[in-house]
Amino acid sequence: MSGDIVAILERELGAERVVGPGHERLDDYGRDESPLPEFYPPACAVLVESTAEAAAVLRICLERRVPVTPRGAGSGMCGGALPLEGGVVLSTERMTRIKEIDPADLVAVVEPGVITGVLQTEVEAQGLFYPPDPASLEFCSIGGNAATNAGGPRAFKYGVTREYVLGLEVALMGGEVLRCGRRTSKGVTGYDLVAGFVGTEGTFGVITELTVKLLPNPPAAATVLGVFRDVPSAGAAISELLRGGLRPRVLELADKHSIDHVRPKSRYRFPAEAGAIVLLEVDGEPEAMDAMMEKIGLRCDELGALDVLAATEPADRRAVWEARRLISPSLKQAYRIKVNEDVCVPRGRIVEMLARVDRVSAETGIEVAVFGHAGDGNLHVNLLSNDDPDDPAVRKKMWAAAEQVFVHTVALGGTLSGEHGVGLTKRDYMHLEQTEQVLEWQRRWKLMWDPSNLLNPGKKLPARRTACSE
Ligand code: 2HG
Ligand code: ZN
Repeated sequence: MSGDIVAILERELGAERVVGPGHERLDDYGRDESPLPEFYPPACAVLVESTAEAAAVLRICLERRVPVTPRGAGSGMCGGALPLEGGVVLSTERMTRIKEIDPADLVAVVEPGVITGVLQTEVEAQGLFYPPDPASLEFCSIGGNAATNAGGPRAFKYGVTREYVLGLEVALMGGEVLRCGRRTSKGVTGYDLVAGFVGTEGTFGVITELTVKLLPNPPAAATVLGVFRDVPSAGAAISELLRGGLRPRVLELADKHSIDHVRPKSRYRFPAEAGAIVLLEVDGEPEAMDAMMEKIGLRCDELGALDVLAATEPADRRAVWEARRLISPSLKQAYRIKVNEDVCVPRGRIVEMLARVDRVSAETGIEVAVFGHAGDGNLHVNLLSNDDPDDPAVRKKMWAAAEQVFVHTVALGGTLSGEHGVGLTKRDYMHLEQTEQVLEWQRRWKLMWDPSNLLNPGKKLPARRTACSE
């Protein structure tokens, strides 16, 4: 079967589009950024360059009954782009055209392979702003962002990707091409198919074009880093600042374990007793920045901050951000296993959630670092180990601890994933949060778009629970 499909795709799309057996890059399409040691080899990857080519792949795969897994830049952290059942990987990495940036309509029309950071730079050159800023923005693609409904630090003020996708072109399983949505900022005609596609992780269709909303670029921004003795005092500072009417665009938190990992690399000299950091960013008119920074600084001091660092110049702001941006890569470098969750709890329960995570760590003996988007209650709970990632007993222990984290999240009224998605890694834990009825309606919805269940099969939803599996 696999030999056939490769030959057919090469014939129909041209050999230069197909990364087939023997090609040195083929293995790359069997991996992503998820903490899964498994490798899922596809028969081939097809690097489409147009909507018509994407549609042709989906037509051929349906005709031949071959599973097909859409892939953006492969930066996903939950295994959503892994070809679980082999078959074809359909990559949109070569669809990188920014077709239009329209300052009058405040929209951009782009292909899915455009790197998010590239789009941001291009629109900023025209005085415009595309707010969603996943930490991977320098290498993730906008199609993948829409497929996972990605968030990022600025989601606190500006919202997540779904709020910026106005229109979509989607290639469906079997080869039909659907254009839905609009170019206007408002619109309530018909059901909202666009919102329905965003966040479906390539299980409903393959996004081949996006119309996204832009904003005028805020003329100035300021970044403040507050260093606190511990998480409860940082948490108290966050609550106080928000109660005081502040509306930052970013509100991030990191715990002591995270700080200790960036300490040796960061240019900023953290105070020895630093046990938590709060990173805030505000934007608006330039004249307002100094006053706002002063207010935040004073409030942090009153609330017991060990140090406060503030910056308005872009280079200085980047230096302040460095401490936050270094956390994820530093942890990845330091540990052989980094099971990184992105649970989201109601804002008022953050400090309690961190205390529960500490308990999981103490009970299991697994090191834990927590950081993330505190303004949204979205916490990256990283379970860390230098044990052998291929040892089944080690993996079992790590995922059992992750399950405990999920259980606590749900008990506090939270959700398993705030920004990375479900993919493969959270699929089998969804019943902790959602009823079988809710899952069943989602299965029906998926089958409406893909009745043969060949498009990214085995992702996003758990298998039906039978009497024996209960
Ligand atoms: C971030 O916010 C990313 O830095 C990565 O979402 C999170 O590595 C992680 O756990
Ligand atoms: Zn994040």
